[in-house]
Amino acid sequence: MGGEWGQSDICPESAQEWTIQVGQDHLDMDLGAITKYSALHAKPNGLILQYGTAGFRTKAEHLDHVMFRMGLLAVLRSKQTKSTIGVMVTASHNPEEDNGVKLVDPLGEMLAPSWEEHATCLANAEEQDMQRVLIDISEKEAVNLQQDAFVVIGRDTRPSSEKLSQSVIDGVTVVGGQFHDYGLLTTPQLHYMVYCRNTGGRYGKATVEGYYQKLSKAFVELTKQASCSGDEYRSLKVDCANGIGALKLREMEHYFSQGLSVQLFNDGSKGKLNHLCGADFVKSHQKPPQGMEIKSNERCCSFDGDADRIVYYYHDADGHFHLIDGDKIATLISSFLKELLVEIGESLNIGVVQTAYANGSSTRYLEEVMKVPVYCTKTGVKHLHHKAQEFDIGVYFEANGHGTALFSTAVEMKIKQSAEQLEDKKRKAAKMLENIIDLFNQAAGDAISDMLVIEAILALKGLTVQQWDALYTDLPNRQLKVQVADRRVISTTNAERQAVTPPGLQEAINDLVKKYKLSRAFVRPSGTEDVVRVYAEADSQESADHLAHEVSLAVFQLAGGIGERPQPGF
Ligand code: 16G
Ligand code: MG
Repeated sequence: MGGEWGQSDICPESAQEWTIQVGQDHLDMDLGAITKYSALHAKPNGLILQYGTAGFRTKAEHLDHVMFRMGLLAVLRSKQTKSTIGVMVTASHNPEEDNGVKLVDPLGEMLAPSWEEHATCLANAEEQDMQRVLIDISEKEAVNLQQDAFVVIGRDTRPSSEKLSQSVIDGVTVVGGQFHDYGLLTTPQLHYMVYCRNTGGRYGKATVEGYYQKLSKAFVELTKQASCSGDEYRSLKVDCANGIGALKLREMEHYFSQGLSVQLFNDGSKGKLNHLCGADFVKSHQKPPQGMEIKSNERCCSFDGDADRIVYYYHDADGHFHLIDGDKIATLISSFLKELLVEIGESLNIGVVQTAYANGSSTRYLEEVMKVPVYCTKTGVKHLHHKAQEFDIGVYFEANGHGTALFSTAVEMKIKQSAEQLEDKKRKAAKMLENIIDLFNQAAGDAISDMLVIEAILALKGLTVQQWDALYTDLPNRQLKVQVADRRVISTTNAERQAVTPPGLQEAINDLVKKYKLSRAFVRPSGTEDVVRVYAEADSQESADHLAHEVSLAVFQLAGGIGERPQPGF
């Protein structure tokens, strides 16, 4: 865990230069105070962490210094961007003992890549080098230290989160930053707050109440337009992973209760966070969470521990479990948006963004049936988000349930006008689109917002969960992990769909894939665990399992496998 890549080689080491610069340019930072406070949040000697796909993540007891330093870094980033910056304390779907932190950039997006590197350098600097690294970052990024700084902080429900967020606050204050501590928040709520604050309130009010009101108003407006109001469409079982999603959904439910009744499970009153429940558990084990009674054909969903991921599922009449993952969510959403655009008579450019993990059937359905262009990016929300920004309307989802839809400012304005001006049917569709735009959290994928979007679409279209599931049939697939000595020996291209190194690996995969029908396979080094991930799909589960196993063996042989050779069977 924690993306520990070993020695960090991106931090400059020219200590002498720094001594000179400290004297000249950096009297605005009270270096003495930083050193003094830093000692109270001392870094364990030799610990190296990496700001990975979703920030820093590791055992909570190793993170105090990281939190303090991310407080410092958030202030520098705020000064540089002249904007509010967010700091979220969470380790999402990781076990309760872990924790993590990530910074949120001005428009609610993930931290810019060059600052991820700064974060890594700062977190890994030994005590005596901390000042130098801080000054280095300020220099490189031309930070005006006179500038005011404002940082907003949120945290999940982990036992360690409160203390760790206090360490962030210590970091913020020691370099003179102002802050607002929101306390308990879902990750997407913190993204929303940052976005609101940096857009002068145009996106919404930067309070929890503002968030509830904005989303609920849009949702209630939408569901009012649904013709079928049978109970079956309006109740939903929600597994909250024993996390923050339960608290926030409970606070919010009375705002939207006329449109939907939710029944909460794994609400944190008994079970452990993410243990045998939550979106990650359900998706990776392909089975329902513990602690939830499911009757046949009942619509259910699971959030992950910080409520930025969602998957749906149900049991059919024969008791078989059916998972509806991010791919099918993207399909439902993009089909609905496209239909509305056709009704309004607007030809806007709409695109769907996926990763290599998207099931081949979903891509085929979107391209061939829906005629929506599909793009593939590397794994990790920031890559999908970035790509989705290129379209008038960009819908992005990872198969694991992270995702949202983005609407360009021009589209938002156009739709608002249409909702005022157009006649009857077209106007109704424009009004719907206007509300759907408000219902999406455009700062980040958001389990609560996505859930309400999905519920509204199902109600408006009169779709049952089975009908939604029947849009297409997923190809059987298998994911495996392989232990290797150094996963960096694997490099990939073409949005992680092809291995470039080690030599011979891609050729081996190509040969194996040829043996099966409708097959596809790829390998990539994980960004969150010290393993290589293998994905395979094919026309039958047996074939997918075989292919995944054979690819694992190829990785083991060609990429320096360690420990036991991968065994067949799962
Ligand atoms: C992180 C990413 C997620 C990605 C996953 C892949 C964010 C907020 N989260 O959880 O998008 O799917 O990593 O993990 O970006 P892996 O690299 O270990 O397969
Ligand atoms: Mg999460």
